[in-house]
Amino acid sequence: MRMSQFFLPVLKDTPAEAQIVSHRLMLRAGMIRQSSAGIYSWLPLGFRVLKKIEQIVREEQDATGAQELLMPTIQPADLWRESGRYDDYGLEMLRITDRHERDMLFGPTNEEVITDIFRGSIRSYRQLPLNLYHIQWKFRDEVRPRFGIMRGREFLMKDNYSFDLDTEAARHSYNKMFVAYLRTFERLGLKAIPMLADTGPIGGDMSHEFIILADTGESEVYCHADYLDFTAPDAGVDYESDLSPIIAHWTSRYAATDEKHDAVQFENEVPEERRIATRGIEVGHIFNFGSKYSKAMGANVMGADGTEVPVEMGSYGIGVSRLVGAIIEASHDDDGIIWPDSVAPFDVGLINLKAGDEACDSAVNDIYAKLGEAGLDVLLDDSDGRAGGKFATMDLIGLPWQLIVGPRGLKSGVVEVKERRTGERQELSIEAAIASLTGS
Ligand code: 5CA
Repeated sequence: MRMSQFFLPVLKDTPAEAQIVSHRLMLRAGMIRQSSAGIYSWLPLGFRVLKKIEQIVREEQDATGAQELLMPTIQPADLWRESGRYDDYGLEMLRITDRHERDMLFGPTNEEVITDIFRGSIRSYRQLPLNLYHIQWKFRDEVRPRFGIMRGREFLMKDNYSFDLDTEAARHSYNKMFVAYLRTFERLGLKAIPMLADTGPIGGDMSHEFIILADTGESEVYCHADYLDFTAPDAGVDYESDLSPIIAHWTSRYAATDEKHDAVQFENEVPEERRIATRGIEVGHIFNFGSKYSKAMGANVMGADGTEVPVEMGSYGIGVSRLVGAIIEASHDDDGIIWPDSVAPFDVGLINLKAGDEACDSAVNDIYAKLGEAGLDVLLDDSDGRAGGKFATMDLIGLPWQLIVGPRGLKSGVVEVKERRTGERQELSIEAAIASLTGS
């Protein structure tokens, strides 16, 4: 992509309305624009990151055997009357009336719709276990939408729903999602800590929130510092095997959100120098709620012995759009964003310091073509702006690598490669620079 053709409306000044760094940087880097309170458009740079995150989330879900579908955003109120949540959900639910005076709503979550799909098609334990997910926009009329897309009113969520015959099988489904979440967040370059959590309006008796530690987070959290050194299971993990040892390891130290925090237990279990009491960003939340919805909505299955039982369910959410902000909170410096490789909107920023100069243009076009052929996504700054402005923009948008081509270097046959994260610069021949970026 050439910068001269790319819609990248960066802002010079820091927008006054943005209170936290990720919101400021997303506005400045031209990733999002507010449409109304808590509702944003995703501009090309931001949309690229959103899609990359979505794809990693999808791959890790598919690896567990979960199947993707797509449910609507607009749901009929009657389903929510059946579960009893239509009145309970309160003002957070955006209620809509269609032209036939039917009550509809913009889905804040999908337990009812998926339970309706399930009860219409599944009758026997032989069709279980089943785990279905979608990645779809949600709407919650939050009292205080804030921090940009971190607490939006419209936001993108990945939500799964698992169906099992009994509590033991349901526990295995829960464990699978637990492990998939550890892997997902690690691939996104994040340290997410599973913490005991409240179940709120979703309900159920077992729940973990996955939390990124950050001063700007909305939740107060308490945990053992050991978690910072834990690593997620690798890609070879067998989801059909007994996952409880992994879960046991990841729940072996104290970690709780404010609502579940027990100060006495925290002090007893965690040595003082290992206590972390800080704030965090909730990027995922998993629930096991048994038969809460299946009983209310009549989603029953026939067991091996011929008796009908309400199906055991769980639901599992990841805040896909929130993750964009969470990653920035965890990875930035004074100059801008520092994207982890896995979600970077482009792999390399190629800067032509003197657009219009024949030697520079031809070198840059050649490098651009070669990097592209090697499968890298390159953003080429081919504008005729000043060098300082070009460097500042590249640093702001945070691509992992910069390759800088100028007339002086070219005369001695070198270009500069800069790693955004460390700021380290290296002068290399064009061939060596290409080789270092493509790993060839
Ligand atoms: N049905 C369940 C799980 S599928 C559910 O809705 N869970 S949730 O309420 O915890 O939301 C799942 C995830 O969505 C949260 O962990 C959070 O990362 C994200 N999320 C929730 N509310 C918002 C919001 N207002 N803005 C951005 N992301 C949000």
